Amino acid sequence: MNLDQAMRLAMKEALKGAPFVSPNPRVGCVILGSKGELLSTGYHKKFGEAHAEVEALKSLTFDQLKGAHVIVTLEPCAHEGKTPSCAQALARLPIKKVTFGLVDPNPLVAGQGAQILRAAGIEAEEYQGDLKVGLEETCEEFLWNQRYQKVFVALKVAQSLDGKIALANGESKWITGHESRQKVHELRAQYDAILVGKNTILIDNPSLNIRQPGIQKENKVVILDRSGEILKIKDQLKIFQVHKPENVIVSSCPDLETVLKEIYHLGIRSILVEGGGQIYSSFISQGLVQRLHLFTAPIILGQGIGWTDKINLPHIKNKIQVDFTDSYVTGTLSVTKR
Ligand code: AOF
Ligand code: ZN
Repeated sequence: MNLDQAMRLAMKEALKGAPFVSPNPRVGCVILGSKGELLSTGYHKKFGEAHAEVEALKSLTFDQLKGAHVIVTLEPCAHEGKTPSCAQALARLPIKKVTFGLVDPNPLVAGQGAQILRAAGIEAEEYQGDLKVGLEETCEEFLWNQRYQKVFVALKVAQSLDGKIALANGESKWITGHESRQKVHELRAQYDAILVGKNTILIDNPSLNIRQPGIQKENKVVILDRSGEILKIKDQLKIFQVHKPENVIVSSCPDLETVLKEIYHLGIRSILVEGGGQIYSSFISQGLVQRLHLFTAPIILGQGIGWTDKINLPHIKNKIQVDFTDSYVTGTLSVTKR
């Protein structure tokens, strides 16, 4: 197995931890034997529990590790935190080399993990290949939090082909199919909280919980409601029946950046914004969005509510550029005539 294959596998491992590691990063690890053969894999499963390297090491003997190559998506930690230092643990083993995907920006680590390894006579190298962008994405919320001490904001939009999220009368249920609805539940689990505007609650009366077999997780919901309407009709709203009171945060603050600061202080490090149109538009026009999860159904809704309706750009030069790191497909579609 070559380095890129091993790193890709380590990234895949890292993602398995997605619902449970926050505010820690998703980290995956692959160990190759002295002949390049795959010995083991591991990932950080849950906040406060063993790190990826320790998971990958636990099935291996000292002898198997002679001349081994450890490939890990993030620099092994230098510090003793909730768990012992991975760099120190690796330094005691007869491994030859560690390749790590990214330097850990955590000031307790930041290059010191690599130093510990080198001091023990182990080669420690930062990966410089084609998977660098993918590696950043693997733990993008963590990197954002560490670099800026800010909440990572992702938008989840389910739209029609013509960019609508609802009809003019507000009707919107089931724009997308079964598969994308399932994906939405996985996404919800990946973020610390879901954020919606009060109109979404009043019109759709959603539960906004995680209904995905295999993911047992109580999520948090942040509702933006300047008027205080929501709390007056609490008894009629599913959201208050499905979630524990402490997991539903209703904010009447009109300023999004202030809301984000407040929830950061409550320990929320990432959010998935789920609507509606006004909220999406505000987050985007204020430049507060780091990732867009866009689900497009092969339907045309015509007049209705778009998710960008409230964005008002004075000139084409003010257009909002979006980077597609995944492949984005455009093409021709056959439209059934009835
Ligand atoms: C690694 N491997 O799998 C993870 C790392 O409190 P602790 O002990 O869990 O440490 C958390 C910090 O360790 C976290 O902020 C990040 O810098 C690093 N996470 N490091 O070598 C892992 N999850
Ligand atoms: Zn560690």
